Parts: sequence; C-alpha cells; structure tokens
Amino acid sequence: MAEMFIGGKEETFPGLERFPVVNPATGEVVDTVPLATEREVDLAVRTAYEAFPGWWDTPAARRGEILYAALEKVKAHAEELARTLTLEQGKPIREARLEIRRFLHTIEHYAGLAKNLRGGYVPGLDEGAYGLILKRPLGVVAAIVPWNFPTTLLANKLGPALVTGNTVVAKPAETTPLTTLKIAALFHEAGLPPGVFNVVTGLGPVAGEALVRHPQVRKVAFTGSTGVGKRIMALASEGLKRVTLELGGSDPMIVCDDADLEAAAKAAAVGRFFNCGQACLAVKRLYVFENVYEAFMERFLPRVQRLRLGPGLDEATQMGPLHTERQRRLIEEQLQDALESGGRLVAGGRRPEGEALRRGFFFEPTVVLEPGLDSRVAREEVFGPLLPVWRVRSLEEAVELANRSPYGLGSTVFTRSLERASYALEKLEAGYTWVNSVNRIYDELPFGGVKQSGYGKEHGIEALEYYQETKAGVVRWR
Ligand code: TXE
Repeated sequence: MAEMFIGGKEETFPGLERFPVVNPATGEVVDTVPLATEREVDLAVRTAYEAFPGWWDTPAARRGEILYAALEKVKAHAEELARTLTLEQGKPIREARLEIRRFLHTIEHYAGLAKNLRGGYVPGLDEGAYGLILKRPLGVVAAIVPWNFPTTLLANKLGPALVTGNTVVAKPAETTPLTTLKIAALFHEAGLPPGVFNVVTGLGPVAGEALVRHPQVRKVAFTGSTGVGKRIMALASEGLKRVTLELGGSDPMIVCDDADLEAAAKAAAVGRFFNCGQACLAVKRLYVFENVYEAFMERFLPRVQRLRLGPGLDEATQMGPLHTERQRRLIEEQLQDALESGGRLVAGGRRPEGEALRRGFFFEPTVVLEPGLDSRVAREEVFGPLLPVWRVRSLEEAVELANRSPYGLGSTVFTRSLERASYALEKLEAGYTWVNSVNRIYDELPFGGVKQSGYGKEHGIEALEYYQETKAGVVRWR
C-alpha cells in the first residue's frame, strides 16, 4: 500500500479512506493510496513552509548539485518507474520510457540553470545611490498535476520551483499517484532535505482545493482541465496567490498542397494517437488542402489502421487503452455527435473485439471526415484517439477555422513555402507553432497557451519568472 510522502518520509495516516489505483489495460487494482483531507494537506504545507528558509539559504549551486544527484537516482530506477507509469496510466511501455527520459531532461535543464540565476543592478539612481533588482523565491508552491503525463508535467513545476529555492507540495491525479511518490522518495535519498518536496494524494475538490486555499501556499502551478483551472484561479485570487495554468487544447494541424505529404501523414498519426490521444499538445483538428486531400488520406489512413492496440506492458503495443472508462465514454459521445452532425467515419469507431482487450478501456483509433463546423469535436477538447478532418481551399481559410476554437495551445503547419509558414506563425492563435513537425517540446523554449488554454509559461528560462518575486533595493553609499 502506497502512502503519502511528507517531511522526507512516508507518512501513514490510519483511518483515512483509500483510493484504488487501477490498471487501465485490465481494470485490475494495482495499489491503493490514502485520500488526504484538509488535515493532512495542512501538515504537508506546514512541513514545506518550515523547510523553506533552509532551502532558500542553500547556495544555488548546491541546490543544482542536489538536483543532479536526484537525476542519477531516477536514472538508476528508470525502468522500474516506467513500468509503474504504464501500470497506473496505461501508456505503452516505450512511451513510458520516453516520458521518464523527458522528466530527466527537464530536471537537468533546471539543475543546469542553478549557477546562472541572476538579478540586476541599476547604477546612478541618485547621486551616491544605486539600485538592485533582487530575485527571491516565493515560498511554498503547490503543484497540481493530471494523469496524462504524471511525471513530465510534475518536472515542469518541480524543476523551476526547486532550483530557485521554493519548497513544493505536489498533488498528483488520484488515479496516477505511484510514480510521483517513488520519485519523491528518490529525490530525498539523493540528499534533498526533508520537507522540500512533499506529495499528498487525494481528490481534486478535497485535497486539491485545500492546497489552493492554504494560507501558506504562495503559488499554484496547475495542469489540467480548463474548468478546474478557472476554479483554481478564482480560489487563488482570494489569497492573491500566483498561478500558472496549463489547460486544455484543441491543436489544429494544417496540411498545405506543397507539403511533404508522407511526412505530414506520419506526423498526424503520431500527433493524434500518441498516449492514446490524451495529450495537451496533440493533433486534435486536421485541415487539409482539398487538392491534396485524397493523396494525403491514402498515406494517412493506412498508418492509422496499422496501429497495434494492446496492454502497455506488451513491448509490441503502439497504442494503449484510454485512462479511464469515463474518458472512453466521453470520446464515444463526441464521436456520436460528430456523426450526427454529418461526419463520415473512415477508420475505427468502436471498442476493439477480442478477449485480451475487453477488460481494459480500449478504443480503436478513429477518423471522421467533415463533421459539422459547430460539432463538439470542433469546439471541445478531444482527449482520446479520435481525429476530425476537414477540407480547406486556402491557408487563410484554414487559419480562420483553426482560430475559431476557444483554445490556443499548440498548432502545426506543413508547407515548403516560407511565405505560408510565416503567415501561420504570425496568425495562428497558439502558444506554439510547429512548421513541418508536430508536438515536439523543448526545455529550451517557453511553453504555455493563450485564450482558454491557460496562463503563464513553463520550460525555458522564462519559467523561472513564475517562481520568483522581483524586489527593488536601493543602496545609498555616500
Ligand atoms: O482533469 P482535472 P480530469 C482535460 C481533458 C480531460 C478533462 C478531464 O479534456 O478529458 O480535462 O480530465 C485536480 N481543485 N485535461 O477530470 O479534473 C485533479 O485531482 C484543485 C486536459 O482528470 O482538471 C488532478 O490532480 N485541484 C489536460 C488535476 O486537478 C483539482 C490534462 C487535473 O484534473 C480540482 C488533463 C479542484 N477543484 C485533463 N479538481 C491537458 N490538456 O493536458 C480536480 N483537481
């Protein structure tokens, strides 16, 4: 039985209700975790609050060294972590290994910035006075993380928070707490002082809200649905807390008639069906120039139909199950609506046959042509293996349709024309635009959505700004 991680050790709370962690490929219970109430959340936050002065006082270079040591620990347990991730999340083991590698990459990126944290100096303010721009950590940061990428979305918050001297209380999704708990233990084995990184497990409306409301929490870093993001922003405003919100997306991909169609077809298939379509950055709406529509589909559909479904722990699996039955039903409802709005089903559309897959939350990779422009798949986030495709006559038309979405996270254009690429880069309303590739995230570049996709940036050196307070200092020396 897994327990919460507070003050550098597992903390057992007898009497708490427990939550079953289910393997999405089989429906079997893998483990259970306690459901924190306000009391346990309070203990975790107070522990982080007490650890804060010591961590802030630790020289930045030393903080970096500890993060490097933690990386070594995680590396040594990478395979075990990947298997746990597959068991609790459902993703194919190859993707789980990739996710752990990305976790390492992100933490390494921030460990490397430890020796380059900077403030500023303003000379000659008055005669005999100069100014300083001081950068200070905020204090206790709450990191609320969803279930689709439990470790990388944690790293995006943990890295910048810890390197700048904050302490953290993380709350993973109730359905994917196990990898996070293991990672916290490994960080402490590597020398992270007790209380600097704590993990509470529990439900969003109870443990999550208790964290957001806690008076000693100074900042909330959240990834999840837009609805919950709005609720968190409202709650955080009562304490004027800092927030960063990485929310839903409905990324468009545009295939122009001068594109490398083979590359575009491959990108669309990977971009849509990676992680069984449950990614914030994913190809969620596809717009193809009508004069290459047939040629594109000839290359794209066979790739979709070839995808091998199976349990994540099977090395041959290319697409795993959806994470929960609820997510599967949501996709089925959105598909139904797309078909009723005039869409034509050309791939998938069903729960797969066969004994081996019947117990899990599997759904075939699905493609629908030309659903209504007001259908749910056009308006909502589609968080599963379902892709709507529309024909367009020009890039201008595609961009106009793309921008109709309330979301603005990622976006992609495939073209060989510099003029078209530049137009898309200028006009697409999104936090990221890829030209001739999809969804590749770089620690070096700031990432964060516009419109209903969120607020603030993760990654890059830009993320550091969201974990620090800027203070002015004035020194009169004569
Ligand atoms: O997310 P939630 P859910 C979208 C996606 C998906 C839908 C629902 O469309 O179908 O959201 O997923 C915690 N106060 N995305 O319901 O509820 C919760 O415990 C504080 C897109 O699982 O937003 C978990 O830790 N915390 C997104 C985290 O918030 C609360 C990734 C996310 O859960 C809370 C995930 C509350 N009131 C879902 N309620 C993306 N684009 O990457 C919940 N939580």
